[in-house]
Amino acid sequence: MTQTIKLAVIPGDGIGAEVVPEGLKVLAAALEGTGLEVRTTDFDLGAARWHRTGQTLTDSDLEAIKGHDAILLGAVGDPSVPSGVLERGLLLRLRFELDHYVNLRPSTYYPGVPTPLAAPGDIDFVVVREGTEGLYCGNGGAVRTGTPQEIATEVSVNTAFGVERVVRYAFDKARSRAAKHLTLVHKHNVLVHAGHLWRRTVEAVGAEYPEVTVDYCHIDAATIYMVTDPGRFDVIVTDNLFGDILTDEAGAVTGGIGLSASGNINPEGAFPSMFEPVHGSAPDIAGKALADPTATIGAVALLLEHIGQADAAARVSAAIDADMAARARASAAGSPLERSTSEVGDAIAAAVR
Ligand code: GGG
Repeated sequence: MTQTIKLAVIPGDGIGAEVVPEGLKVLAAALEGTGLEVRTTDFDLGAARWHRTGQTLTDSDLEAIKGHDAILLGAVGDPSVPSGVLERGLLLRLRFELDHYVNLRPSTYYPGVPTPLAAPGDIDFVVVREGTEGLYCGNGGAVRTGTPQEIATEVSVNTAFGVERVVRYAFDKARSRAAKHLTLVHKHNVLVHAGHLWRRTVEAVGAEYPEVTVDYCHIDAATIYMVTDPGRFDVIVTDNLFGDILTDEAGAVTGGIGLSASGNINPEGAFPSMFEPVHGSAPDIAGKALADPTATIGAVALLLEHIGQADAAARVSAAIDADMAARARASAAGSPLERSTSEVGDAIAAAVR
């Protein structure tokens, strides 16, 4: 009997509309012959909708999205919309309302891919970024706006409950990997209140995971190691802001943010989890078929893994590996592959079948 996966699709803004169809193409290829089929529902959310209606994400959109097994998101943000309207009203609202407290961001270096690193070595780590708290939760405000006396605050929220659950997820992830190593990234020498809560939580939860080794990096040191010695990392656990910045840097050092995938996960399955490329809407290249869909296709691999289709996920990951190797061979031969967004999707979909 055919089993149906109900997938909410939010292409969003800019290159989101170009990369999401490639993700869906590869998803369909990966499910061929598995007895699973995908039923998609498109959600017209983003800048165009906001201009038409003034709405970002309504309660009824949210209820409809909750009726799905998972979400595939492209990108959010457009220069024609005031900064923050879409990012907070759509992307962050989805993460908060659907309790995506784990933002999982793997980083792998594919040999031969151009990188700013002198000696990239073996890079294969995963960042577990807290997704519902920290500086991103909107706790703040402004008074005397526009005057020389303006006061603006953004208060970082770190709850014992929120920190413990994401730290526990990170330890579980570390335990499942070969290196079994966890690095806490924070800034507890300065951010003493939140930092000590994170540190104490890692110590306490870590006592239940004797097989996992643990170390600590201040965020500033972590950004340096990301350039000088990224191979030292296995699993990183960190807060919302530090994780956002560190994973963009990780994308840059491993060959570009066009390769970096992300899963916004509600591990308990109370709400659908959401899979997206780490990159944003890239308005400068939108509509030119220049966007690399690999990050979105990597997000599809994370989605498949999340819904229990480990075999299909592994085939998508292997097809990405093969495509990256083909790129490296072509570059080494002096004729780098020049392909449109859909040509990259076609090549990876063909390799998946
Ligand atoms: N594909 C996701 C996207 O559009 N990201 C843009 C963005 O504003 N990201 C901030 C974040 O991930 O917290």
